[in-house]
Amino acid sequence: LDELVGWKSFESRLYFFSIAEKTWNESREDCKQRGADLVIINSQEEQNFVSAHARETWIGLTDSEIEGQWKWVDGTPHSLKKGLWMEKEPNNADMGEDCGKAYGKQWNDEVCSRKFKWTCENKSSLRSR
Ligand code: 2F8
Ligand code: CA
Repeated sequence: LDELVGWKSFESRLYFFSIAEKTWNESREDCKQRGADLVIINSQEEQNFVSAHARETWIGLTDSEIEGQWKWVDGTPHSLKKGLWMEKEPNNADMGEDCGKAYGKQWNDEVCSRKFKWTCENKSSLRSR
């Protein structure tokens, strides 16, 4: 299973943690080339898993279509109430911050063209293979 080298599993899903740093768009493109997409975080447990492997990482959350309407990369709308945002985030600081980044166990909106490590999540569950 050479193609799985470098991936880590959590609750029967697979995650890739980059060593390199890229913009949010470049990161997403890298995930797609791996048959995945940027990570979608559905629980505090999943965030804990991600933060155990990446202190600071792009995640699959963006409001670049409509400012303030945060969506996951699969199109799922994101309710701020359910989010894991840091205090006073998202604040759309600087010239505008439309891309989600996990920092520790919480999220911050960041300028999409900044370069950070990224986390990919495979779309398919190991159990259904
Ligand atoms: O204080 C939170 C704030 O910190 C920085 O802005 C000063 C972050 N921006 C950069 O690091 C470029 C903001 O995203 C963050 O909200
Ligand atoms: Ca911010």
